[in-house]
Amino acid sequence: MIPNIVNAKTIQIEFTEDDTFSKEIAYIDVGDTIEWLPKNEGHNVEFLGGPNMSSLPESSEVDAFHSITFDASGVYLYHCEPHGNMGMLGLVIVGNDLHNLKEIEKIKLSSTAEAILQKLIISAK
Ligand SMILES: [Cu+2]
Repeated sequence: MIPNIVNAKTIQIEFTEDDTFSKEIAYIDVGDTIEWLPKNEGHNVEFLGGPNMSSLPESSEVDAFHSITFDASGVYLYHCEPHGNMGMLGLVIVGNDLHNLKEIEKIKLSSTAEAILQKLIISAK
């Protein structure tokens, strides 16, 4: 599928004061951009999985603005490095494509994060 640049959208996700991402599952199309806004201190974005495991999107510094344009469809998992073990994680589903969901489910996480990921995956299916 060729991304339609004219219709590309930008979605914004905030770091909340509850140590979560304001949108835990973001559904976007190929070519869309997500911006993470450091509204609360002490958080970042680190990718753990995606359709191309050897070339994941860039991670961000703590408290930094971050912007990623997603050019490959599939499921992406990211977390906040300081709070990942507490379950501060998010999914990005690009192009409604769940082909790599099994690989995402195999990523090693803390038991708390694992439980939250499972909850997100159930609501994503
Ligand atoms: Cu955090």
